[in-house]
Amino acid sequence: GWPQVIKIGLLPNSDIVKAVAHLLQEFKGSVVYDPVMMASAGQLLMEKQTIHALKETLFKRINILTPNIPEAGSLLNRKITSLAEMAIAAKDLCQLGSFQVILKGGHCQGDWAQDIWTDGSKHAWLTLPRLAGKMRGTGCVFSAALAAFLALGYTVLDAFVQAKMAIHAVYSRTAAQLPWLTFCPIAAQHRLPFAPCTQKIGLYPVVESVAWIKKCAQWGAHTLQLRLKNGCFDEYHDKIQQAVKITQAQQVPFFVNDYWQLAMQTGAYGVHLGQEDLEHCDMAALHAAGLRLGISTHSYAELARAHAFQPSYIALGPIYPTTAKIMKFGPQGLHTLKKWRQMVAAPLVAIGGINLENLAEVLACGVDGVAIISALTQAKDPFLACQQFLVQV
Ligand code: TZP
Ligand code: MG
Repeated sequence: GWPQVIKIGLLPNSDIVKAVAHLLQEFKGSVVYDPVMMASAGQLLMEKQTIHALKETLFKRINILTPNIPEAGSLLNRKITSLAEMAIAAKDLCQLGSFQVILKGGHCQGDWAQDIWTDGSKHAWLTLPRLAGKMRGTGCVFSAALAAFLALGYTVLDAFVQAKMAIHAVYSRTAAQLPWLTFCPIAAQHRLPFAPCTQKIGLYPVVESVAWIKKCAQWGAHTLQLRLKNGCFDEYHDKIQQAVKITQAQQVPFFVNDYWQLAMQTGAYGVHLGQEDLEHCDMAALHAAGLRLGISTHSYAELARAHAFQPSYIALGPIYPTTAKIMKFGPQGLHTLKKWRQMVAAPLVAIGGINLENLAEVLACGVDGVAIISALTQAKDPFLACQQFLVQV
């Protein structure tokens, strides 16, 4: 039978290109093509006329193309000399077929190794510090790793993040480092760490009313979040202001979900944002105001995106099935939580379906905080439930 993903490397001439394209007619899975044209040592490995055959045949059947800068330049018949030109080149390459492109920036100069992914409309950059010295075979290892992660069922962006981590770890001989995912390559080069959470995050109830904020603060919750979802926006400023007053009096760090302007106006301790909210938030203003930032993540790509902001904490969820929120991601499980714990240097908060029965195994993953909704707000005796949580957290 066929595998789920096929990775193609060096195709030296037109006959081989046509033969491979012909074979792939029967293949239903994904095809990653790394258009190797030249060895790292400089000798040309592919005949010039082969490019014509590629565009006529194989390019109609591949799903992801992973050129480096010289290869992209040969395919487009022009020189690519800057990050801005890389972005345009990646999109132009998509026009040669109906595939996605990962254009690797290893041949650029500078302190950073920056690669761009695009499907022709959306795009994302991944950045890690550039490794010193001349390296051989990085492209082959990268595309093989990408194909392997796709075969495991990851999305292209999740596979891209993990493949970049894999080659960086192999060639640097250090622990895997999470890349920064940004939409602008320069943004990744100028990252500002958000203010740290100076108190233990610990038991972190996420509640929908000022009344609950007040109760939880009095009962000893370590951190609190107000998540205003229903109701009238005109009342939100007042509610947030009341919650700020209450939590300041009790010295409980208080995060506002979504409403970053109101959080700034009322002097809240921090803001918690989902991935969709990140684009609408003035991060520089939030940073300058000294607020803390927490970001929700559900996948490698989202984690890499959150990591680019150097937030005060990162949340992962849902760990277990949850009824408190409609989620487009399934339960992450303890396995993912443990992986996040290894990769994330920032404080880590677990959320989703956490209750007194599973609390111990969540804490055993080494998280810094546990966020809960229904285990507290739906408890028969919320005060008692809070105390039982606090014994362990
Ligand atoms: N984000 C991920 S899961 C979740 C949110 C807001 C809901 C958590 O609620 P519960 O009742 O603790 O499962
Ligand atoms: Mg949100």
